Amino acid sequence: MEKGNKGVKLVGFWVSPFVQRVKWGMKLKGIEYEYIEEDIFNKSPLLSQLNPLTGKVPVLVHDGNPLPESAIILEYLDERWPHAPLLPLDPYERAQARFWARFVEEKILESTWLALCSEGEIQERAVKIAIEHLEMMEEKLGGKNRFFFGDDTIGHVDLMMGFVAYMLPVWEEIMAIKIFDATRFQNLAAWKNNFLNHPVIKGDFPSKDEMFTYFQWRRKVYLKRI
Ligand SMILES: N[C@@H](CCC(=O)N[C@@H](CS)C(=O)NCC(=O)O)C(=O)O
Repeated sequence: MEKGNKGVKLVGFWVSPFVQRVKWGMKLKGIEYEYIEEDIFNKSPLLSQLNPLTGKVPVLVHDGNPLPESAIILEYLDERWPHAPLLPLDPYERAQARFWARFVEEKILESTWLALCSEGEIQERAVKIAIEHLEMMEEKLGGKNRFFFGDDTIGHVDLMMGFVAYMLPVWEEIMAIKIFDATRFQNLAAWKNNFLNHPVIKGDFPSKDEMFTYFQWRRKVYLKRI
């Protein structure tokens, strides 16, 4: 166990992409922690106590201090355990990485999730927005880099984008709509391959079948079909 990391806990939910990226961050840094599974549909008093403002997971608890919000947790891990850095060391590059991390969250995750949970015109618009913004990520990555901002090492932006690699294909199958076109996004397709084959990431996410069942149900609930 790394020095100074005693008392690290993570409150999560098995299929949450937000929780998943924190788990990967901990693993990349070799931080040992206790995982506490939360039922987000029947929240425990512990979660309300740890995150009374939003009641969402993940919540990191370090030496009794709770911290919500996955991107902020990743930044905290980086500051508290600076080895194996997730953000670039150069201040300008760091700021850029934060920009792209937010871009992924606000432009790609939000639009793909909306596409999954809608139909008709709203869905069409969401798909268009997702594709336009993936195009920008494609250009940002370029054709030479294995990962965002780190060439050979997985970092903050890769972890934020991780859901595109393992979860978006399941959403696409449920919607029967292709958003991530590997011939159009060749740089991202190579990135996806590198990401999924990285020893820390490989197979470390819920199974396709479990995700399919869960997200199909979520879509039906949103469309009020059950
Ligand atoms: N911006 C948050 C989003 C977290 C989030 O939406 N978590 C979901 C699980 S995937 C949740 O806890 N939902 C429960 C709720 O909305 O009440 C983050 O990055 O941590």
